[in-house]
Amino acid sequence: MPVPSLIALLRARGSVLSSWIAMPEPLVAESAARAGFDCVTLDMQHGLHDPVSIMRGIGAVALAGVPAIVRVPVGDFAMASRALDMGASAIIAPMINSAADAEALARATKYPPIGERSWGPVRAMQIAGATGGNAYLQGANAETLTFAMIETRAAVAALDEILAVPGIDAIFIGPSDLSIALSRGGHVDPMDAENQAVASDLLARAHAAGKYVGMFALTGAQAKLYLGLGYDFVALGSDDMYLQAGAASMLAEARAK
Ligand code: 3PY
Ligand code: MG
Repeated sequence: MPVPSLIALLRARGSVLSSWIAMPEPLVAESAARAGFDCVTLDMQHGLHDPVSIMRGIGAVALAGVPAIVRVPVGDFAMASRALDMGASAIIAPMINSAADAEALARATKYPPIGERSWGPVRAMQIAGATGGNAYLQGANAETLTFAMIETRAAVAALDEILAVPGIDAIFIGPSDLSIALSRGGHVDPMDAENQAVASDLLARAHAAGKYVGMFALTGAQAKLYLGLGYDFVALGSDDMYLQAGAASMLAEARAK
């Protein structure tokens, strides 16, 4: 069964909720997908994934019928190409701080004429249900999404140039790093008022440029807030948080007097 692409879900639903998986075990990613998330993000930046767990994780998530997204490590544009070849429906690249960073990202994630992605999407074609190489090639640039993470002062200052780079389909705001940057190392506080105001400005400017906007939420309440504010792609919590919260809730029930 072909798996719908992230952009197809965004077009159909308007917005999506993504799970966020750090543990390099495909069963965890599949379990999150089966819990009802619209899509699953596998995190190589702060998560424990390696290329093999990404390859297996994308397959496990596909088994549950939803698209996988991969956040690559900082500056690892070669891995961005590999993750697309493995069947990732979108790439999130952290710390994109300039037009030059965005151009390097787009070169790795888009085929000519936009970029220089090299040919070899064997697994991606299976997951997308592509009928042949040309069919995949014709759709790939539009059907796979490239998110540039905006989470530093430099990125905020360069937003318009980053948005103007062909092949950058979306931005993804990292609210924790952004709060550290804006407070000059004073705190990590995604919900800080100044942080939220800057994020709302980024959201409005990216939407005005016709780009999707992603945001990371630490709680269900934050995710609801972000969906209400118009964010298109909201990542919610992480596998460790799901496990801790589920266990704590069951233990509390079992020990209730
Ligand atoms: C941040 O909040 O900095 C992130 O990178 C979220 O994933
Ligand atoms: Mg970050």
